[in-house]
Amino acid sequence: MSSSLKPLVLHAHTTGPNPIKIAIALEKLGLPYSVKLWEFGDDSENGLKGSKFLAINENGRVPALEDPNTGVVSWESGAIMNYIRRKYDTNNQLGPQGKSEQDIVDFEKWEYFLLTTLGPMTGQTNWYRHYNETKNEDALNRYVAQTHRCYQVLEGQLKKTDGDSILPGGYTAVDAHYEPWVRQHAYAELSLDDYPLVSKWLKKYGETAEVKAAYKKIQDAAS
Ligand SMILES: N[C@@H](CCC(=O)N[C@@H](CS)C(=O)NCC(=O)O)C(=O)O
Repeated sequence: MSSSLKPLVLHAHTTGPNPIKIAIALEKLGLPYSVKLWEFGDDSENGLKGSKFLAINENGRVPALEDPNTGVVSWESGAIMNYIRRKYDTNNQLGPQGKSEQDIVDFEKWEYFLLTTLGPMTGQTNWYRHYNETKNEDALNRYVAQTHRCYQVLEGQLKKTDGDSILPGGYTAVDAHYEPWVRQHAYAELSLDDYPLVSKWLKKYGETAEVKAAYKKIQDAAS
């Protein structure tokens, strides 16, 4: 991608999985970008719920992306990913690998399944496992079961490629969406032992240059 581009600004948090997806996509496309880290809480200067960040994303969550080349500000990882793909993925390195309507629908359904189901169920497992002020075993069990159900569904899909990529034809933005959330299985204290293809996919995709570089970029911003 052209070096004449001004660096995009990825707003992130050191531990949150959602910004990583966007960093993976930016790395894959070779786009210049910087990372601006925010804290949880409502500190007016540094907090995600503080006035400075709310002026960028009124929902007070990361990721958000500012593109000085176009003036576009986006938030919600799905919307950001779509923006990056429309604007910069001229060689289709992230989009559906086939052109049929079914290929496009398959891409979108797996993207939405992560955004609406696997991600939120994992997030709720984390919440009831680590953060809820009172112990709530019913809620925890519900979200653990739902997250396992999502892993089972993903395992079925990965049979199509023997665990190589979520959609046949190679890695796409769909893999970028899933990687940080499936990686969260360890923090959520959920075993992947029953999902060998999910484990295989996570390990192999985690070793790609774009995924390694994305994590490093966010770590480097924190140090
Ligand atoms: N649906 C949003 C979720 C964003 C989200 O929940 N981000 C987390 C970090 S991974 C966050 O900002 N949490 C801060 C908070 O809840 O205050 C997306 O996909 O971008």
